[in-house]
Amino acid sequence: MAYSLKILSVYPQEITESGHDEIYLKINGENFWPPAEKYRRISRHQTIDIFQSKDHLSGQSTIELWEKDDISSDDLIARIVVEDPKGVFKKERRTQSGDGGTYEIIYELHPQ
Ligand SMILES: [Ca+2]
Ligand SMILES: [Ca+2]
Repeated sequence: MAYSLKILSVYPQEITESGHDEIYLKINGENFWPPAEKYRRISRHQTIDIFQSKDHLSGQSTIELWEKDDISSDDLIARIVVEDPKGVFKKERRTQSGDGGTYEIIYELHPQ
C-alpha cells in the first residue's frame, strides 16, 4: 500500500553549534527540505514549520536531519525510520539526539 509522508515541523530542544544550526532534511537519501536552499538556519527552541509531503512511498522510509558545515563534512543529527501505516492515518512525534543536539520532528503518514 502506498503512503505519503508529510513533515509538519522541526523543533530543537538543543542545537549542536553556538547561535544556530544550519539544517536540512533528506528522505530516503534524497534532499527533501528546504526546496530551494541548501539549508535553513535554526535557533534553540525555534519551531520551523515545514508542511511538505513526499508521495508514493512504500515499505519503510527514512527521514534524516543533517547539519551543514563548511570545512568538515555535514553532521547527522537524527535518523528516523517510518513504517508503512497500512491504510491508517498516523501522526507521530519523535525526538532524537546527535552531535550534541536534540531535535523533535513531527510528521504524518497519509495512506494513498
Ligand atoms: Ca554548521
Ligand atoms: Ca556542525
